[in-house]
Amino acid sequence: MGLLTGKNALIFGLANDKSIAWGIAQAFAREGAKLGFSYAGEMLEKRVKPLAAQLGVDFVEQCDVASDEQIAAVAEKAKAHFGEIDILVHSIGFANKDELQGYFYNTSRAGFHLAMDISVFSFVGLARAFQPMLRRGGALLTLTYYGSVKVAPNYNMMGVAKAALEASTRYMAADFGPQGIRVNAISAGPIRTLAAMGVSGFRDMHRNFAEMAPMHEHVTAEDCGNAAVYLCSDMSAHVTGEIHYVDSGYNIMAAPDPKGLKD
Ligand code: NAD
Ligand code: 0WE
Repeated sequence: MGLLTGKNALIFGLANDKSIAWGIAQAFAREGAKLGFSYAGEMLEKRVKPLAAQLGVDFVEQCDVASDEQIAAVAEKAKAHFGEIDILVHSIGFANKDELQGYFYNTSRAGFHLAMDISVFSFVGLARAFQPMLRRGGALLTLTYYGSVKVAPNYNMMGVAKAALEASTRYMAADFGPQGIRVNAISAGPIRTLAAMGVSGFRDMHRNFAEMAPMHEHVTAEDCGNAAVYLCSDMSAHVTGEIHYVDSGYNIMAAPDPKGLKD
C-alpha cells in the first residue's frame, strides 16, 4: 500500500518532463494516488498527453488560470470524473520577461497585475473552485522560491508575487483548517525547468547555489515530488500553513563557507 493509496490528486502546471509538476506526478503515482492533470494551453497538449499516458492518467484538461470560466469548467469536469478530490497541486508561475530583469521599480502596472494574477490569485481561485469537492484529510500545495524572502537578482516581480503566494498559503491554511484540509508550500532551490531556462543569469545563480548550500548539491524535481508526498499524505497530518524548504539547506546560510573549511 502506498502513502497516497485511495487519494485523488489533481496537478496543475505540467509543461514537460522537466516540470516540477512531473516530479510530483511520478512520486504521487508511485505512492498509489489516482491522478488528474491540467495544463495551460494547446501548445502543451502534445507534450502533456504522452506524459499522462505514461502514468495511465485519463483525466487531462486544459485550463488557463487567467480565466474564471476555465477554472470553473475544470472543477466541474473533475467533480464528474473523480467525485471528490483529496489533493490539489498548484505548480504555476508567470511574469512577463520584461519584469525579470533590470530595476524592480520599473515593473509596469500591467506586468505587476499579470504576475500576481497567474502566480498568486490562481492558487486562491483554484482553492475556491474546488472547495465544495475537497475531502476531509486533504491537502493543497503550491511551489515557491526564496526570492520571496530575500532579494534574488532579476527575480524581481516574481519575488514579490511569491511573497504574496506564501502569505496566501497561511491565510488559506487558516480558512481550510476547520474543514480538515491542510495548505502548504514547497520552497525549492533552482531547478533547470522550462520556466527557469528562459531567464538571464540563471546559469550563474544555479552554479553559485551548490557552492553556498551546506549540502553542495542541486535540487531535483524528484526531490520536490518526495517532499510533496509527505506534505499531501497523512504523514504530515497537522502540518499546515508551512513553507517547507527543499534547497540543500541554502536558506540557513548567511554567507558562503570559506573554501576547504568543511570539505
Ligand atoms: P514549468 O515551466 O515546467 O512550469 C510552470 C508552469 O506554469 C507551466 O506548466 C506553465 O504552462 C504554467 N502556466 C503559466 N501560465 C499559466 C496559465 N495562465 N494557466 C495555467 N498554467 C500556466 O517550470 P517549473 O520550474 O516546474 O515551475 C513550477 C513552479 O515551481 C512555479 O510556481 C515556479 O515558480 C516554482 N519554482 C520553480 C523553481 C525552479 O528553479 N525551477 C524553484 C522554485 C519554485
Ligand atoms: O519561479 C521561477 C520561474 C519564474 C518565471 C520564469 C519565466 C521565464 C520566461 C516566471 N515567468 C517567466 N516568464 C517568462 O517569459 N523560478 C524560481 C526559476 C527562476 O527564475 C528566475 C530565477 C529563478 C531561480 C528569474 C530570475 C532570477 C532567478
